[in-house]
Amino acid sequence: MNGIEITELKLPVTLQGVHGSPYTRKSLAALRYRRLPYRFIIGQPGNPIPVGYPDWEALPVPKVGLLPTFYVAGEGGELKAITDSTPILAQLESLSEERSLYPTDPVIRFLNYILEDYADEWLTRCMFHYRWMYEADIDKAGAILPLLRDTGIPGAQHEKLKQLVSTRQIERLYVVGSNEVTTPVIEDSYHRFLTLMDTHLQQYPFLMGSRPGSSDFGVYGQLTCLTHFDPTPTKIVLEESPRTYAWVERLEDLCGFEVEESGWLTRDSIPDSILALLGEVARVHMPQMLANARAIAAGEKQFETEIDGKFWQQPSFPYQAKCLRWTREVFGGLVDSDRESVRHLLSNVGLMPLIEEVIG
Ligand SMILES: N[C@@H](CCC(=O)N[C@@H](CS)C(=O)NCC(=O)O)C(=O)O
Repeated sequence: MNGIEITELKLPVTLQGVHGSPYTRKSLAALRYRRLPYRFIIGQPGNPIPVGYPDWEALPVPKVGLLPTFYVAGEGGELKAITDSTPILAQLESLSEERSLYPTDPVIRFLNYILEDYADEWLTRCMFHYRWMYEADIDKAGAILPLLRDTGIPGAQHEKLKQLVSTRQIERLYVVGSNEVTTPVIEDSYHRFLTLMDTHLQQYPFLMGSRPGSSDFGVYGQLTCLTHFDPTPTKIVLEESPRTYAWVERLEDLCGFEVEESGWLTRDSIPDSILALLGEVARVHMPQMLANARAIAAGEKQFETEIDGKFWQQPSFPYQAKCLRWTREVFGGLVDSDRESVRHLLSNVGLMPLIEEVIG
């Protein structure tokens, strides 16, 4: 699926990242939940790791330098570096079918896919925005991120790295569409998300029911930053949804959680809270996915659209156009009757254009 072929997945699963990276946290928590042995290499591919990882120089560097990077066996048995948590977690299913991350009911599985994509591609904007927009957040992230790789960095070098990291990331705010105009759109969406999550958690321990799906881990990954690391959004969650804060703590390590096979939501029992979350996806995530895909199809480097009734402008991204294509492919892969059920559900929450709107 999704174009990544892992020819040989070996245990322990080997991955590299840092604790400040939401997708790294997503992947680690998913591996723990799945009880798959793993080797976690702290740091960035290609960068020296001072202690504890003697083989770091032998590790290949991925084509796109993103975290986490997984190391797998390529076609000739050689070590290959790959990125992109969503398809990689999906391929991990081939290692064992137990404690799967994917709901058995194809309709619910599709909703899980959409919510994972929303977490990875929208909530991450909230995360990046808060981290690099406000002084307290910039100060903390700038100071801590370099130390996550190496706690032994001498003072002067630490100060230099702090400046370097902060400047680089602040300059990249525009990449996720975060600026003065879009700030209220992003921040309102975070507040609303917390309310929706709070309502859901009053009824269910996980997004996908009484067992977690890949969407739970996607949301968890972004929230490790928003609710537990960055001071501004942490203050907000503590005021508005202590329940969501506690949920993030629990998700970190579910290795001891015993799974009931029948724990998934089913198409006959979709709670209003999930429908409301899908409505939120339609409100903020969908318009930017569609506008981005249109811009990519037209070869435009920027796109402008309206999100939540407000002006939105940002550079266009081939990767997100690919995400939209994948979502549509997953929908297209459903059997007719399931597709009709999904269509009915998505239409009710205003999400059908995500699947059907003609691009280019
Ligand atoms: N779609 C990818 C996204 C990974 C990603 O964006 N990783 C970020 C860190 S959380 C990254 O490595 N950014 C580049 C950088 O920090 O230099 C996934 O699901 O793994």
